[in-house]
Amino acid sequence: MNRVLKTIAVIAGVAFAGAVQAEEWKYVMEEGLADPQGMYALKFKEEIEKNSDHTIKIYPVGTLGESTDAMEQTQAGLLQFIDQSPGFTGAMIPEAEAFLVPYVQPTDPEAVRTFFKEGKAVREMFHEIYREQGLELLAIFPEGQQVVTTMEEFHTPEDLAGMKIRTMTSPLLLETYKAFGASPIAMPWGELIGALKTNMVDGQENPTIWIEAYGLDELTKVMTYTGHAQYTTAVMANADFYDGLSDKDKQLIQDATAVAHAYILDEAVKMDEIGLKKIQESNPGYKIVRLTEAERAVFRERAKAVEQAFIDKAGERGARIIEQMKADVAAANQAQ
Ligand code: 6CS
Repeated sequence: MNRVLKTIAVIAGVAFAGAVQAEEWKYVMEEGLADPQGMYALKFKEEIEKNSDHTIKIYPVGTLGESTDAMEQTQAGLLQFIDQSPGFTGAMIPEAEAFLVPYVQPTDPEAVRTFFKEGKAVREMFHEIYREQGLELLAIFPEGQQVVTTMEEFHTPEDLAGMKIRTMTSPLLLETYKAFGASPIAMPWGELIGALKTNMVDGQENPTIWIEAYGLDELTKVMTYTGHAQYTTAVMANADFYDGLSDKDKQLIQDATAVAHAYILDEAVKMDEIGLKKIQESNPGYKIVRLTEAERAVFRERAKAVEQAFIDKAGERGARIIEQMKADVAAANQAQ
């Protein structure tokens, strides 16, 4: 082959290789495009598509079944990316329930940002654990404080007696609401609205931004700030898919993750306020209660048993995570 032909062959080869390498990656999540998980996913997609020939197809809540169905499909390699919250993942990965142990995470939005951005627990301690389930953990981020919506006001565990509170399906959430004095019922997201309408449950917990978006305030009478947790979520890739990528594509994903994570942390600090404002505007008669420090102290005391239940299940590794989280929270609070 003469030099000109060789050059043409090389150029054609590169072009062909470029064409075959462009892939569509499937990304499933538990929320809609306008919700925090959707905001993150859209930013991630934008970065991937801006910086490569790959495309991302996003499957929002409800399109591929419930959270557990989506996880099965991701682990089987049918989907490349998933956003699933520890509130569901905890049934499979006990250590992920560290994010559910009550009264560990900070409440101040800026401290929350620091905890999720710089905390050693979030940044370093979960990667290997998710890997054991065939998942490459990419990012963990908050969506605002968990607040409890109920039909009747409560200030003590005794007030919660007999109240049926829906939780996500991670077992530690059942432990939490039992310790708080209520009668918890775990169920997937798709069943909650119906369960509230038929009085199968009397209440539930979620961040304000989600409560407003899905009208959960309209189905209950009171919203209570207990200060016991941040709604936390995590984005992962199928590990075999990730391992099979070129170094360039791995870097592409890591870079897109860094941009989307920084973006969502900037948005997350505003979410509690935005959610509350919207609820107050659209539902002015809705009762909003903030438990006092003295009232929270009673629930904090009850939370000790939940922390112990977590450690019993997640073992030495779980204990180290909680210890590190507490150190990260102290550092984050001090940094403000
Ligand atoms: O309560 C739930 O099940 C849902 N809550 C939020 C904030 N996101 C998705 C999840 O399915």
